[in-house]
Amino acid sequence: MTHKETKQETTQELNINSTGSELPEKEMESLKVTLDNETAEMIKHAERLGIDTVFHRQSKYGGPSMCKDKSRCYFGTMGLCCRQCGMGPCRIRQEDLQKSYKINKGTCGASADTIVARNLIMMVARGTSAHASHARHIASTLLKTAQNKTPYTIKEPGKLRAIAARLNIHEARSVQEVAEKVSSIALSDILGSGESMSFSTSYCKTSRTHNELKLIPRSVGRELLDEEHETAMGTMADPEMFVLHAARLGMADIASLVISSEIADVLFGIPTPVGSKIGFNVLDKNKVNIVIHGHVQLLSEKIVEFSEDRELIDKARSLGATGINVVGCCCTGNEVLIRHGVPLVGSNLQQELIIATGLVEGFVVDVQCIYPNIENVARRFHTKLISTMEEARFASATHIPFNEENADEIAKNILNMAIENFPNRGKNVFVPHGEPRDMIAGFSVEAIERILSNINPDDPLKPLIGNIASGNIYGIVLLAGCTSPKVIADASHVTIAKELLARNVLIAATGCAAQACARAGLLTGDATEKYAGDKLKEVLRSLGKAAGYDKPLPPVWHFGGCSDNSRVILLAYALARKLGVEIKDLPIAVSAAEWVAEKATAIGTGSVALGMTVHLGITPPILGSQAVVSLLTQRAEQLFGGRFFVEPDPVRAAKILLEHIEQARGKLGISTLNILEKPLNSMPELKV
Ligand code: NFS
Ligand code: SF4
Repeated sequence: MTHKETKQETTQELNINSTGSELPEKEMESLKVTLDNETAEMIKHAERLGIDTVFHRQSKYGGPSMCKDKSRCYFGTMGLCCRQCGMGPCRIRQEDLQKSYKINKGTCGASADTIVARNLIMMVARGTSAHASHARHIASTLLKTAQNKTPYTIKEPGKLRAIAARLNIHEARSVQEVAEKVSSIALSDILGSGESMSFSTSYCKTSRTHNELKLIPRSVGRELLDEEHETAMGTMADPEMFVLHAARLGMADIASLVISSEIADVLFGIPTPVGSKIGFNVLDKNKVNIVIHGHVQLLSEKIVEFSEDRELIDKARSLGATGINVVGCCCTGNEVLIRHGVPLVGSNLQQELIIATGLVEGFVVDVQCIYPNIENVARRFHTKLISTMEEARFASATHIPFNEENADEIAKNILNMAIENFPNRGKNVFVPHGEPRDMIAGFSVEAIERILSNINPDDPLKPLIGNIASGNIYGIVLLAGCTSPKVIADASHVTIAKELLARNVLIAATGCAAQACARAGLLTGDATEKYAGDKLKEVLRSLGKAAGYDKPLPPVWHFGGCSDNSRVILLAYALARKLGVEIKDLPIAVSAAEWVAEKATAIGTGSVALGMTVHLGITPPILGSQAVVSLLTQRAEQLFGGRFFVEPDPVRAAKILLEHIEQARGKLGISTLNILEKPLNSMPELKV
């Protein structure tokens, strides 16, 4: 079985778009692995030191191109392997994909449809459990804070009461009582035995179809329990039921995101646009550098707080540093960025390279998206790798267990450890040339309404709706999810953003996708002048004025980490409500062009279940079943109003996203401009 055969099967027989095979072999060789020059420089530096990174390991599988992904297993790629029981593992082929390999059923008789669907739901479930676990940590911190058991405070009692109102908690109570009630409801949504998740039903508008298809999640725990049972050998066999349950898990996932960001706002403040910087050069050669990496921002908040502690700064000075420099990586980085303007040093693909600068005294991780290889990289330097959560332990890391009750002492302890490590910094330090890029981040529904209320105090969303209706904002696309070494890192996000901005589509971004846009300089007012179409430019100029800036608002709005995707979904609901339509009718779409983590599949599935059209730029392992492919890419639209589509080529993906927007506008009866008649730019120059 050659890879070429796989390609033909996947692209022709299942009619999934792919461009890789069109590029001649020679040309593929010279593609670079990342759009970001600083990252490229750091990769070369790591190579000089003999340190392997995610990019090097990916190159062994064929580099940043799916068509060269030669060494990966065909069966795994297609979703056709099963290790569920002791009669297996089984690897099979759907009958009409059979060539030389004739096995088309598992030993138990499971078909390709069953195996692919079962593997898919297990992926969605892992993503959901990651987000729900994050939500549980945040909700339990609010509960303990209400009971005066933690050093945290309730920073936004107004927001707490707004959440309570949404959950129908109306009786007059003290802030503490409301906090206890809200957090208890959140915790019971995650682990309780109720009939439906309150944060799902009160935040996401569900339809008759949702009820008929039993898509309203009970608790996350219950959905996960049933999922584990259903996927056990010899239990569920029906692919459609698996996909419907995956949709229900996806909705539970979105509700978990809502819990995380809504309650984090109560504890840590509502994000509002803030200026900051991104790049390896936010590391400071003269200061004690502490990188906070992961997702659950409870400890990170405290590390940021105590990095300003006089005594600790004096201690750093006494050891030869000029101060303490805390910078963020991945989504815990995004969270402290949007609330405190803490600079970002990188995202998922940069994590090993960050340590390879030799400048990091403390690399503090909580949970999720932490590549195990950072242990090997840290060993090469003085860097102290500090793990903090029970869920994510590393054999060689120093483990300082976090708990909310002692958050202050733990944060100080970690800062002390990093400060004391400063004198151990070696001579082998390296940062790429150039300056970090400026960016503005920190959009939230509340912040947007506040800016808009300077234009229309009585009805803040009206100017936004007006501009969408007139076509000044042709549509909104959310760029979400990770950056991937399976494509040219960052390039898919950035290309899609530029293509769409030029056609007056406003970009919302979260997670590592937002960081990719930031690295490319798209999160500034200057980027609006450079990349936005004329109409969008005018809108962003006037919004910039309304916000009190001397420049336009950036054309890409950074809403935070992946859990803050809920903010964009809530904004979409607010717009839909105002227009009197459903979320599926809006000229809005989602793109996860470089998705990596299972969490992305959970958010994507939840978004589709809520009616959004979702682009995936990396083919998920489902091509082994035509039934599953058609459920996700076609039937889904009839069932929920949203669907997935797969398109690795970012320029073509942008075109399909625009077509979706254009169709939605047509159906809504608002101006369509036939902007697709204008030719789209071709792929950017990607040669080294
Ligand atoms: Ni989202 Fe954030 Fe990044 Fe992907 Fe990981 S850090 S939660 S999963 S890799 S965007
Ligand atoms: Fe094979 Fe069926 Fe066991 Fe899976 S459950 S390993 S398909 S026998």
